[in-house]
Amino acid sequence: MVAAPVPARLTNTALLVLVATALVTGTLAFGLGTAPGRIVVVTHAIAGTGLLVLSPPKGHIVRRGLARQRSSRGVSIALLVFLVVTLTSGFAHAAGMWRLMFGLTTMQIHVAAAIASGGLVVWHVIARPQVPRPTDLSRRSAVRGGGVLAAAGAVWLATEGAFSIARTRGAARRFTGSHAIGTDEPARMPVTQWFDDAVPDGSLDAVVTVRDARGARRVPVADIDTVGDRVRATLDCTGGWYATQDWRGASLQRIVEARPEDRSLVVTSVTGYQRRLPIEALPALLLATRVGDAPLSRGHGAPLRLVAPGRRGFWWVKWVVELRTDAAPPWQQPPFPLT
Ligand SMILES: Nc1nc2c(c(=O)[nH]1)N[C@H]1C(S)=C(S)[C@@H](COP(=O)(O)O)O[C@H]1N2
Ligand SMILES: [Mo]
Repeated sequence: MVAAPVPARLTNTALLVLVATALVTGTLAFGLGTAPGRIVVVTHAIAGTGLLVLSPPKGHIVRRGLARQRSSRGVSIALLVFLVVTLTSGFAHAAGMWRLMFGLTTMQIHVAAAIASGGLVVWHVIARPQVPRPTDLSRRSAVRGGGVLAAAGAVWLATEGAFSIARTRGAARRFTGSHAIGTDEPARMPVTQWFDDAVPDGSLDAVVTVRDARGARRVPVADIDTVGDRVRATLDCTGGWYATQDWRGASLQRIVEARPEDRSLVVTSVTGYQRRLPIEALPALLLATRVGDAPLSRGHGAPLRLVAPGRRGFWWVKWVVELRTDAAPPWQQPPFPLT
């Protein structure tokens, strides 16, 4: 008996669901700082693997479509290329190739190609609309969908298993998917900025301006340095690596005093880079002057950087020049920095 071929419409619908899932979980994964978020990263990996599982049937559909010589063919080919780059870089990152050339990490290429793919998928859905039929919601479709998920799950498990057996770098990833680079060796830890920020050169004032319940004042870095509060915390960059270090400085609870109406703390860098944190986070936050046994290097934020345990790297503002408590709620900012 020969199984009936799966209608192209169903393959396309399944692909759309997987792409949407991958985009949503990928975005959420960037905000993840704590272990329960692992499920988001696993879902992301399985959605990506599902795209791979469906690539043979989709290959037929694509070949048929390209043969029709539509004028928008070029856009479809661009979408295909971006998707291939997105999937390849995703798997390469998982396998352990976290850094590529030209100063870009595999993860940065993955994200850039994914954003481009996402935009082109929206175009594709509008340009090649697909009308679902009532019969699509059949038991048979559900079984097929389940089959795709089971296959994706199995391939994902087998891949992770192969990484462990081969002891690739991919085997030792954190729950966020990041690779360990430079734990307890701050000198080996990459220096990185969110988007277009740069390490400031020239001398920086060894003082931080604090605006809180006690008014505005300037606190010398030397005073913060002598406090000697310590915290062991993991800097986990969305670029795809993490490092755990002993950070030293002063707990923000000692430095900042919130007014009753304050709901957030705005931390600003000399570069203008800024994050707004919930005021309840004060006791957990550290203003660091040192990492390991040495003073911070300029690249890692000297003279002062924020250490935000349980939060991704983009919260760890470097070259801090101002701490300001504010009545606005902490979510009153873009979820990810814009520059
Ligand atoms: N001023 C400033 N601070 C910043 C950034 C930035 O772009 N500008 N990038 C953040 C990001 S995305 C990360 S991962 C960490 C990297 O810290 P490191 O360079 O010490 O490894 O710094 C954070 N602090
Ligand atoms: Mo980062």
